Amino acid sequence: MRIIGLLLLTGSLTMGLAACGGGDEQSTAKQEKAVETSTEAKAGVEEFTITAKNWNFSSDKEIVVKKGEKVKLNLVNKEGLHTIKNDELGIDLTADKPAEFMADKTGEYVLKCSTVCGATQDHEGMEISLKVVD
Ligand SMILES: [Cu+2]
Repeated sequence: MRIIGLLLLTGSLTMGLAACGGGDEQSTAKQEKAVETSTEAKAGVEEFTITAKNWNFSSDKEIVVKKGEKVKLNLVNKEGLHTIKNDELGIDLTADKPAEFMADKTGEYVLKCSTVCGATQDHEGMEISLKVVD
């Protein structure tokens, strides 16, 4: 049994070396770095869900993000048909299509309804604030 175990161990070591091109340390380091980077990028996405009703928006949490963060916004229409647009942030959000953008400038942004969804005063009152902080 011990001999078989040793043979298996030797076999997997050889295969392991062959798999990474004869144990090239540089390529191994590169691979590790790539994994690290993708994990960071994923962890940096802040996601919010905005709920729309006639005639207001609310969010599952206050929309405050850190500068440099990637943001994902989802829209759920509970009542009526609403969309959100903000040219400054490059947001074009519909219930079918989440919006993703990079929060690269601090400030307070107003996200407004971009579908005429009722009388002027009702439609124009539909907004929600998004803050980008340092
Ligand atoms: Cu609306």
